[in-house]
Amino acid sequence: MPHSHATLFNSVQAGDLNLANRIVMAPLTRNRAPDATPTALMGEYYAQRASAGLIISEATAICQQGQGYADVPGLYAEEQVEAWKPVTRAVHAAGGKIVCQLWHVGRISHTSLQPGNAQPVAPSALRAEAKTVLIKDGVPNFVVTSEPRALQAYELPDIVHNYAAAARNAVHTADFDGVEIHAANGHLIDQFLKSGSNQRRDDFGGSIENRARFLLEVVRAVTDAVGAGRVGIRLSPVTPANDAFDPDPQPLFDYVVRELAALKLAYVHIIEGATGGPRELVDRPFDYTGLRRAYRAAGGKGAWMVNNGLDKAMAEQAVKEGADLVAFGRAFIANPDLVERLCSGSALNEGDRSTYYGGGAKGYTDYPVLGQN
Ligand code: 8OZ
Repeated sequence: MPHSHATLFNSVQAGDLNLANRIVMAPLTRNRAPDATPTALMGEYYAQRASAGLIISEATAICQQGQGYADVPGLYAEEQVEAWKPVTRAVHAAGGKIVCQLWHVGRISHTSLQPGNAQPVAPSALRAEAKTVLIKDGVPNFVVTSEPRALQAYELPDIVHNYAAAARNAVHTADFDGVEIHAANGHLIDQFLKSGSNQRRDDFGGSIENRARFLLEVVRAVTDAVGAGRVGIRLSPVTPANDAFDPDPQPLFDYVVRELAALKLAYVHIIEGATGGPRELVDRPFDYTGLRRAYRAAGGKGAWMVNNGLDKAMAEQAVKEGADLVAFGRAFIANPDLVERLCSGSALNEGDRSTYYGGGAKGYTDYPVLGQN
């Protein structure tokens, strides 16, 4: 749907969520939740960014098996759920809205993070050419991912149930405004979607319909749990992140969004190109406009959210061309007042990469707002 009068700075409806503007804080892993438990500092960090129309939380594990990185938060144990409450309260007190990104890493993990030091799980027993982050003595340390084992079909309903339970914890207990299903970046759901990581011969592998089955079962369980109007999903059709690969992504993702159209989600969030990298990949062409049209043609009414390395002019152009929401990641790390800076055309702070993953307040809650720098 083209928005002839839409700007980045006017309010917009995404399912049940009434958003003050079209600027979204993308999910950003920051590795500052020891024991998978959110902290008061995280509440301060998110509240500083509450002028975003919507904040998507950092990826948050739905079960311990879904953990793949040091000091990332969870939403399955009671202490974790309790510890999220002051975070959502701080964001709401600052006038913002926040959804929780629900995450299972699948094979992007390390035995030291898994229950009983077990192997990570995946659609197929194929190791990813990827690294994960462990933290030793406060210092982030990149290690290769462990060899996964293939999930048995009888284990899948439990994982689907864990997504729904985490969604309930998020919305009904921790007071998030909704949830985003993380189906991107080579993590579990994306591993099922793409044939580079899925060689299953059962109902969850092979054809496009089969590879999309796990995703759709998760979406149905989560929408049943908290209502579709509070559920979004993030997809990354061509990202090479975490060794994700499919030789023919267009029909796969066209199918996924057509199926999602009937499920009445609040929004569909698309990473265009390589996550945190180039928007165009010469060896992985993809038609994003065609994807949006496939969703709309199938009756999809959710907000269409685009992401990846956009500046203000590109974001405005995207809205002109039919995007409803634009998610900014790295820019929100370094600019808590990104909305005001974009609105006034002010310069942006540069982020310090050395403090992206792990640590404390430095490079987290100490970036200046306009007038302070
Ligand atoms: C950066 C570092 C660790 C995890 C993703 C959740 O790529 C992540 C992630 C990003 O989706």
